[in-house]
Amino acid sequence: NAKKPLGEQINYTITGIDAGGGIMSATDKAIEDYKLTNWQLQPSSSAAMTSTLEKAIKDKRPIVVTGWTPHWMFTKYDLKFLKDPKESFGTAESIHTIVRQGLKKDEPSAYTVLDRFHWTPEEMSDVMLDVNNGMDPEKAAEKWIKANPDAVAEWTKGVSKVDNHKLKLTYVAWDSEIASTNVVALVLNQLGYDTTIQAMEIQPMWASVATDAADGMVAAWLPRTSGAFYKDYKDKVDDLGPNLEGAQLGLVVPTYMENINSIEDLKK
Ligand code: PBE
Repeated sequence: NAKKPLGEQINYTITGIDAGGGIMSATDKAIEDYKLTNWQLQPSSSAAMTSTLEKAIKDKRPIVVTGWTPHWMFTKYDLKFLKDPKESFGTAESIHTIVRQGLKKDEPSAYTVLDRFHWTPEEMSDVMLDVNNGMDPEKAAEKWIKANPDAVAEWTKGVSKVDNHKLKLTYVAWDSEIASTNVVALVLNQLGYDTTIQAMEIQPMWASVATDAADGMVAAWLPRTSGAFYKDYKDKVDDLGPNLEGAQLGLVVPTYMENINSIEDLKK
C-alpha cells in the first residue's frame, strides 16, 4: 500500500474546514497554482477536520489537511506545514481587531481595551489547548487571565470602569477565535461591561460590525485570509490593527509522512 502514490492512497483528497474560511479559497488557489489536477478539497468544519486528522494519526495513515497556527493541533500532534514555494497561502498573517465606527465615541473604555489587546501565538495556544482538553472556553479564558495579570494590566491600565454597559462581540467558531473572543470579553466584563459573544459565519461577522449590529470582533485574518471581506467592508469599520502576529496557513501533514515536504510533493 505504501508503494502507491500518495494521491491514490488518500483518494486525492485534502481535508478542509467550513467552506467560508479563507484557507479554503487559498487551497483552491494552491490546487490551481501547483496543477494538482486530480485533487479535490473536501469541505467540512474545523472540528470534523481535526477529528479526521486524529483518526489518521492513530492508524499512522497519510492525510493532508488545511491547517493554521496558532492552533492546538501543533501542540498535540507532530505536524509540519508543506513548503509553499508559489506562496499560494501568502506569507505571515496577522489577526486584526475590527470595531464599529462609532465605538470610540460611544464606549471609549471598551475601545481602548480592544485597541490595546495584543498577545502572542503561544499565549493564544495555551487557551486553545485547555479548551481542546475539555475546559469550558469561559473557564479557560478566566484561567489565562489569572495566570497573566501583567498582560491584562497593559490592556486595561488607566481605563475607566463602566456600570454594566452592554457590548456585543461576534466571532467565527474557529478554535483560535473561540480563545481570543472569550479572553477579551472577560477582560471587558471585569471593567463593568456586560459582553455578549455571538458565533456566526464569516460574512455575517464582518457585516455585523459594519452595520453596528455588533461592537467589534478580534477575528480578522489579514492581509490574505479575510482579504476579500476587508476589501468589502474596510470603509464601514474601524481597523484597530493586529492583535496577534506570526499566524500562518497552509497544507499540513503528520511528520511521519517523511517524503512529503512541499505542496509539489503531492504530485509524487
Ligand atoms: N482560519 C482560522 C480562518 C481564519 C482563522 C484559518 C480557519 C480562515 O478564514 O480560513
